[in-house]
Amino acid sequence: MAILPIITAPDPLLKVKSKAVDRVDDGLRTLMDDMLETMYLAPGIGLSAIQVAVPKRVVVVDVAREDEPANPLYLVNPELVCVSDNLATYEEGCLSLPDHYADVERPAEIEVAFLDYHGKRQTLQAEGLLATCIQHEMDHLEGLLFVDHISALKRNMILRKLKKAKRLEATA
Ligand code: GNR
Ligand code: NI
Repeated sequence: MAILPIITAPDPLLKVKSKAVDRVDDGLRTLMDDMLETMYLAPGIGLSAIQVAVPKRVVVVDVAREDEPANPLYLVNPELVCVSDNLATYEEGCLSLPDHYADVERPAEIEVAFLDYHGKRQTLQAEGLLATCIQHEMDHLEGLLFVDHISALKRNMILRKLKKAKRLEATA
């Protein structure tokens, strides 16, 4: 297992549309294992492959609380089959936008189809934080970030601060 570096905005890779996976093989399982370990260490509740600079449609998620047993989910080529009309608002964060948070409204309930860790077709119904997290991760596969769902004013404020943070880091 390996910890992978997580890229942060404004890295242009975060805007790339990730490519469908054509086979869930041992190489892909190694990537998913490494992504899960990287996510747990960060710590985060979800991670998409593009955040570790791999433009493949692969997502890992675990929304279990610290006092609950781990519940890792591996979603390859996820697709929304169904989304509810009712919406839910969560304060979202992103490992690629470190230290910034904003309220985002999304469908409260979803059904998602995907290939699992073994390449088997599955569907999952989700609500609450899990539904939000899966949609946040699926956005990454399209090159979207949670700031693309908020006002341009708030978005530019966050992106400007991240640019500046990188500039300071580079000159340190
Ligand atoms: O760790 C994360 N927390 C989170 C909180 C609310 C909504 C979405 C998320 S996902 C985020 C990790 C991440 O950046 N995944 O892409
Ligand atoms: Ni994210």
